[in-house]
Amino acid sequence: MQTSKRALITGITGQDGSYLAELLLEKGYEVHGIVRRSSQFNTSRIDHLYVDPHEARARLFLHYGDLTDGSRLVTLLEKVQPNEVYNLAAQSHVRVSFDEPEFTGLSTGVGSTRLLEAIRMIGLECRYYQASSSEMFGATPPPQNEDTPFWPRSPYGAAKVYAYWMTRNYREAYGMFATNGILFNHESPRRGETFVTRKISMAVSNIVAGKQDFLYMGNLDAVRDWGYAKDYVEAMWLMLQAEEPSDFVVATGTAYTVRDFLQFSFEHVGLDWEKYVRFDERYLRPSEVDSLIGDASKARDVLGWTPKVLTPELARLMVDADSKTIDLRTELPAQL
Ligand code: NAP
Ligand code: F7E
Repeated sequence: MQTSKRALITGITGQDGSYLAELLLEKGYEVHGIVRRSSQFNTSRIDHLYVDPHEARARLFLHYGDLTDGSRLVTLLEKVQPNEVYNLAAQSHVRVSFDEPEFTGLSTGVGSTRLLEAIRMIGLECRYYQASSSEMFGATPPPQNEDTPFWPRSPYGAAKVYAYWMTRNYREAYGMFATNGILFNHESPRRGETFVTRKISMAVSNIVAGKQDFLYMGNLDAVRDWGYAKDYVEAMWLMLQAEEPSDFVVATGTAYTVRDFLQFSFEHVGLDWEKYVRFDERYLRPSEVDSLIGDASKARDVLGWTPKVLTPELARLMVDADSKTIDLRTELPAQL
């Protein structure tokens, strides 16, 4: 399908941003992304999409910016004039949010307000997507859907609850097309290396290659509903094509423990996970989210969205991907 639409993605260098950019480019969008200035390039997940902007065929454009810099968001939105804005930028690591609660609030929480307010200030007519999270449900027992009360258990979860309500408030107060996607955990070979699934898939490939002896982990009893990031960015796009702005849970509806994910991953290469996994309390959280299992009936009924890849297959595809790239990887600092 070809379109002349223009999208702006914050967090384009992250896991979801890279898959969403791919999807929108495939659909014929002109895609603009906000990139944080860093002392080294931080665009490895989107380098394969980049075309020199001097070439006529270029449709992906990158701009320096940061969600903690409100005036920059104003100038950028004014310049780009996007039809759709996807706010994916965040300090997204739950464990890290306990170490950096203030920065997490400033970026993951107030960052969303800066973006919404910039859109309102310049009078931009656009559709807005907020990357909300199942972490907002926290301690409320599963299954969780759009009507489930929030009970966040981390500074990250609390910041996302604030951003969720600001998104709803801009919809209700100013009539903005502002939608929350409440996404449950979603993973891929592009997942950050310190999230549990990727930590496991990398360790399995390292152990097979003789580069690692043991894997140190925290709470293996946590239950999660793990889907595939590539499926989930499709849901983000569908939400902005809907007739009305609303809020949608996106999940597979299945439940596995961290222990199950270990078993799927090690089993795939013929190893017994219990011989390699050791406990380290460093990976426990001051307050844990025990169980997240989503009910995505609304996304199925209204958007026609269903997941294609479920957790066991996801574990296998991540191990396969990490096994292929093992020689290209650098070692992780042990404490992460
Ligand atoms: P991710 O891989 O951690 O990517 C986060 C992105 O945000 C990166 O591009 C990062 O830039 C950028 N960023 C961080 N702080 C920023 C700031 N102050 N200003 C501008 N950009 C900033 O996260 P993800 O897994 O793709 O998730 C995307 C979004 O969905 C996040 O908001 C996350 O909280 C939310 N979410 C994720 C899941 C999940 O399971 N993956 C589930 C629910 C919700 P750098 O590359 O420079 O670090
Ligand atoms: O932990 C347990 C840990 O860090 C999953 C983010 O994308 O999804 C993600 O948040 C579970 C937790 O993801 C280790 O205690 C055990 O119970 O992969 P995670 P998360 O905290 O669920 C939500 C939906 C988001 O929105 C977030 O942005 O695994 N666990 N041992 C461990 N976790 C890590 N990271 N490392 C361990 O060694």
